[in-house]
Amino acid sequence: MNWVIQENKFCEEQISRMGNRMLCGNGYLGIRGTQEEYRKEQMPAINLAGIYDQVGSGWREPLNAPNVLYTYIAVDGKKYALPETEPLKHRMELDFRHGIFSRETSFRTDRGIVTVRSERFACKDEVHRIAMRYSVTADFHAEIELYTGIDGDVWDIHGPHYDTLVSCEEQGVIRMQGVTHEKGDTVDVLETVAADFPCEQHLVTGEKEILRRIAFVTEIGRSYCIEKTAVVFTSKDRDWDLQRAHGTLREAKAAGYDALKEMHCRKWEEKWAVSEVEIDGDEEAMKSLNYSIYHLLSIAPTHAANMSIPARGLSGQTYKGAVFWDTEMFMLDFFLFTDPDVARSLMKYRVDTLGGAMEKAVFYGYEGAFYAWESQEGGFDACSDYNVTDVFTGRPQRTYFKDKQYHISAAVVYGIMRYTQITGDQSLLQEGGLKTVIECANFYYSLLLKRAVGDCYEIWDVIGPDEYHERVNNNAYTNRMAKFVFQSAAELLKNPEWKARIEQEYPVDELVRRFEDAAAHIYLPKPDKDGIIEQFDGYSHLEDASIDEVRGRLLHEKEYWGGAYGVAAETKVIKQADVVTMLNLFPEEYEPEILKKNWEYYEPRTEHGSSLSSCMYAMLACKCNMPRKAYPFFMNSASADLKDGGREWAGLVYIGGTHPAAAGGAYMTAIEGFGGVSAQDGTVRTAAVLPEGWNRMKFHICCRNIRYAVEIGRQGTNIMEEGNVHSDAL
Ligand code: IFM
Repeated sequence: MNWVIQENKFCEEQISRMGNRMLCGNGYLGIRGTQEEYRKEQMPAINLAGIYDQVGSGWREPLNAPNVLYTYIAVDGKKYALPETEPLKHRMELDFRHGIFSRETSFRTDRGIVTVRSERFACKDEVHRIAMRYSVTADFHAEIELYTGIDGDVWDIHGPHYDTLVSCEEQGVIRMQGVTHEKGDTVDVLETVAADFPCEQHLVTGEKEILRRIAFVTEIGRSYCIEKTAVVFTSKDRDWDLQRAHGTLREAKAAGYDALKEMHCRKWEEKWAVSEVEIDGDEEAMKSLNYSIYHLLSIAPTHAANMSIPARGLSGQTYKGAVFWDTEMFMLDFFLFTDPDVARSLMKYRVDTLGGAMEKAVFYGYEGAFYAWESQEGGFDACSDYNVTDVFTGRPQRTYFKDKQYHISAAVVYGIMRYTQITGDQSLLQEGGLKTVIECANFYYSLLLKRAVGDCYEIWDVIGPDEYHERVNNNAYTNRMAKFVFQSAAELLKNPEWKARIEQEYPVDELVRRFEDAAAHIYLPKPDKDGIIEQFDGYSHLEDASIDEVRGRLLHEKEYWGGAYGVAAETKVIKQADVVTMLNLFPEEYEPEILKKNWEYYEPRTEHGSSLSSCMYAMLACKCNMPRKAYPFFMNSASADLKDGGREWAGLVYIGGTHPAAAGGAYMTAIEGFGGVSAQDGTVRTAAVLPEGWNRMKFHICCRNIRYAVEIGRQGTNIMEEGNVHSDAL
């Protein structure tokens, strides 16, 4: 398979998308696939995981480090740089086997042609380090000035986040430190450069930049190359300081770029050895799927014991760099099956942010744990009350994502239970997971309503996965997930070992009684006479307009479809899989006919306005034995970041970035959908429904500390035990 994606021309309109598509990352930082000469208008970013800042009443968002890759050239005194200078030729590439970005751009000057080439990566073996090689070649004797250093004037959506930026040079290393506005956190970036040719070097400093000016005259056709190594650390990295940064840079410089690249590639190969999915018979699907896996591997917090992944990965500040249900419901399975330590870190983040969830519940007058819809550190809910801006008035529009998407706490419980089942590791439950499950059950219990007549419990005034219909009653998905939470809590509390651990703190028997009663009596809409499950009370009475009709009612292309006055609100058009998501999670509770009927009913009414939608349709189609119908939805998920067309705006809010939930959904569809893999009870089983053209799939998965090689062909499946999974957590 060809592990390279390429762009062979320069297109200014594509700058933002390319930044996402060609992203390199290592879980600690993400480097957007932008050119080295770009300034903040072109959205370059070294986006940092888990560190946030808020300026005034702007949205709190993650930090972009000072741009330590900033580099450009001047020839005979004139600057040549994209996007201002039209290139003669331009090519950029991402080797997604190894997370290496490269570009080659030629400019025509008055005296001849000059070409810059660069190659760079976010080191996988040392996540604080970045390496870059940058070269200049001319077909004439050019007087070149190569400027390279640190640009502190970074791209922000709600910044600027650095109140002060201080820079200096010490023993050939240049450094910039930014101090954040809200909490005075610091971000340090340091770089060192080695040049393989005679040149003059001077330091040039500006208000927000510190650069080296490297001047030389070229011989015709000779390539002049610098190697840059950089280190990034923040005040949150307790074991990092200046001394360590300098030491790391010295070692890296001594080793040289090629040696760093080799170590980096070796680490990637280790990851692929357990993560790659081979598909014999469908090259395009295999490439898209492994490209999706590349993105998941690039943002996996391998360096942290309790860190999660933002909805837009490490591609920038969209969605406030916050963690959504995307992690548990869409990304978690990939990590469970390939790197359980990362899966543990994702879930430990939730356990460790229980305090924030309990505060949120109190704020809204509930009990237990109501997790943040958009979670930042400590479980702080970054979701604004006004998450959309009205395109007509420019006014913030009241949305209820934060207040009413109750299903978020169920996603947390789902993640904890699934982690425990698939890994067999009880330590997460021991270290706070059990308490988290109980508090989430307490939360749902406090949401229950009972009518004077009848004996069932209802949940009113919610937003389900379909965000276009706000504040509805009895969303089927939310109610079924609440039932799952009650069942999970009751099951754990009835286990004598867990009971003994927690009975000092909780009235266990009373809780079991409550949760069992709630699970038995929560209202779950049944299929109607046509077999359709109503998404929420009253959905069936809404206008049955087609998606095109509804789209035709838009007065502005960026208008928001949902909310009180959105074009979809009074119609049956939904944003993303909702009932279908529920059926996908609990298929055994329904007749196969019902699964199929609901798929067929809801799909034409789903706008797929979220990248999370397609994979749920793909997976349910597999469960209905409809691989042909599943396939296009699978490809949509797998190529969410490869193709154009995804939404970049919600109202006036920029929502561009990478789509790790779609990437995780593509993985789940391939392995659990087409491959039919299940492993909940510790035994790996398959029930494959391979799409046309797929002769064979090969991959590895781990379950209960054992790694398996799985091969699924048209003739049957072979599951071979490969040995124990090396894990610190298990
Ligand atoms: O979590 C999703 C949500 O379901 C739809 N809007 C985007 C969010 C982040 O991906």
